Amino acid sequence: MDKPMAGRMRLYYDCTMMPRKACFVARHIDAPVDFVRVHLGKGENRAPAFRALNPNGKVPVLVDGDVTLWESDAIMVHLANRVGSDIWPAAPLDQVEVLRWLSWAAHEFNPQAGTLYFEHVIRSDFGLGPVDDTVEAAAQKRVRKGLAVLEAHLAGRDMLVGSGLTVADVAVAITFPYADRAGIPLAEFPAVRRWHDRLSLIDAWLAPFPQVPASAA
Ligand SMILES: N[C@@H](CCC(=O)N[C@@H](CS)C(=O)NCC(=O)O)C(=O)O
Repeated sequence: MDKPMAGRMRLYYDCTMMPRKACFVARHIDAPVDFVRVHLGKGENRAPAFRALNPNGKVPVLVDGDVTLWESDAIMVHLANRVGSDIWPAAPLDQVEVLRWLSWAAHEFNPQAGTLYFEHVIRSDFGLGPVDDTVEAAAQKRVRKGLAVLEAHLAGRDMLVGSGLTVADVAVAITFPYADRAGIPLAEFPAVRRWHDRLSLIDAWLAPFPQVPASAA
């Protein structure tokens, strides 16, 4: 994108894990965004008008003038660029470090932590039947392996990359606000737990969605 854009953006979301990244970032950096709820439980993501925005039929989606973006990581970076926030750092080496953690979250950690979130939170909230114990047990094992990687990296660090919040922290930690309900064993990994405690002090981390109180988010 060569030219800076003006005007307000529209962020399509529901109160679930992936849109949570985009909603948190938009609120944290005070991006000029109007939030549009897409009720997944009512199948609104399958409506032709929504699929015209995202052929995957998933939230989040960001519309910024002529640009329509899907994929939560891309949306976070676009929002940061749009307002000039350093949660997407300017230095090339820092960008590469952030990309490393975004890839790790997308391909290694969140498929596992997201499985615990799906089994314990989404199944119950959307009436999708009982927990699949075999799937749950396999994910628990893999989540612990991922948490051990994080524990080693976070020993002696405040954030994943550099000293300030980046989109890497948002992507990697996005299941942790659900840790109690999802059975993610943060208590066994003290450096990870302390990092998440620090994130929880940031406004909107525990209440990223418009008009949804912290306890329900
Ligand atoms: N890779 C996508 C995943 C988005 C995603 O899975 N969104 C879920 C909500 S957390 C969704 O819209 N699911 C609706 C469906 O699969 O029908 C991203 O990061 O944005």
